[in-house]
Amino acid sequence: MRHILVRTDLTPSQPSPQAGRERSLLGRGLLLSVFLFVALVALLSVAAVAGENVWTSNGPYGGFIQALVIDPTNTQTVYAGAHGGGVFKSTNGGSSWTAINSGLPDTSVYSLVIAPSSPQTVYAGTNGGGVFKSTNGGSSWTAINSGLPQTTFVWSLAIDPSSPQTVYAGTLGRGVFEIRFPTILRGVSPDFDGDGSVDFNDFFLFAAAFGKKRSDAGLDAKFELDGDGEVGFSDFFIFAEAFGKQVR
Ligand SMILES: [Ca+2]
Ligand SMILES: [Ca+2]
Repeated sequence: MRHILVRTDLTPSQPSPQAGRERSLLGRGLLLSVFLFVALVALLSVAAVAGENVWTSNGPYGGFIQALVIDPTNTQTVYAGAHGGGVFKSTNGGSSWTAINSGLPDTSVYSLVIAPSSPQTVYAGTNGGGVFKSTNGGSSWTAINSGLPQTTFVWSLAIDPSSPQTVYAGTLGRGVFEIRFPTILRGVSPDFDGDGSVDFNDFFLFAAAFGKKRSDAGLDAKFELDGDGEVGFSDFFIFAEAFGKQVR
């Protein structure tokens, strides 16, 4: 009679305690890696939502934006030059935009530049209308085209960083033009509103103070330019000499 021996103990040989500990550590390491990977993916998607590493559309919508500049003293203030839409301004870092085209008849703006020392002063180059200048952060614009051929397409603008009264205009087919604005020293200038240039805004402030004496209540001493005690014609002549100049 043949006996078949059946082995009932099919359990593999027991691992040593050390091998078990290694396997346990391996499993925990794998689990930790998976956890960290999931956490990394989650963090990356949160960063993407916050606008990091991803371009986010902020408007203004529908326009061709040729020029973008940021106020160097207030990075929340951004200007955009649009083809057909003129100049748009944002004061909240591009979250919302407002068209600022008062005095800007040519609304195809191809270039923009901000005066570093006087960021309320902005220049806009247009498609056929030449160059426009604002001294009030774009609230109003004035053409500065003396010496420029008519219908000049101003493709680019640059400002001398060491002398912000010197502006260059790059044109389509007509090369580069340069303009230099006369300057006066800050502190002795009748730039009464402090916007960096002596213009009609300062004239209206001066006119309101004209005829007053230093002893009069409410007279700001800055209007009394020659120190003779009253705001009169002698002050007006000083003002007139400074009119149209920029402050440096
Ligand atoms: Ca002024
Ligand atoms: Ca005076």
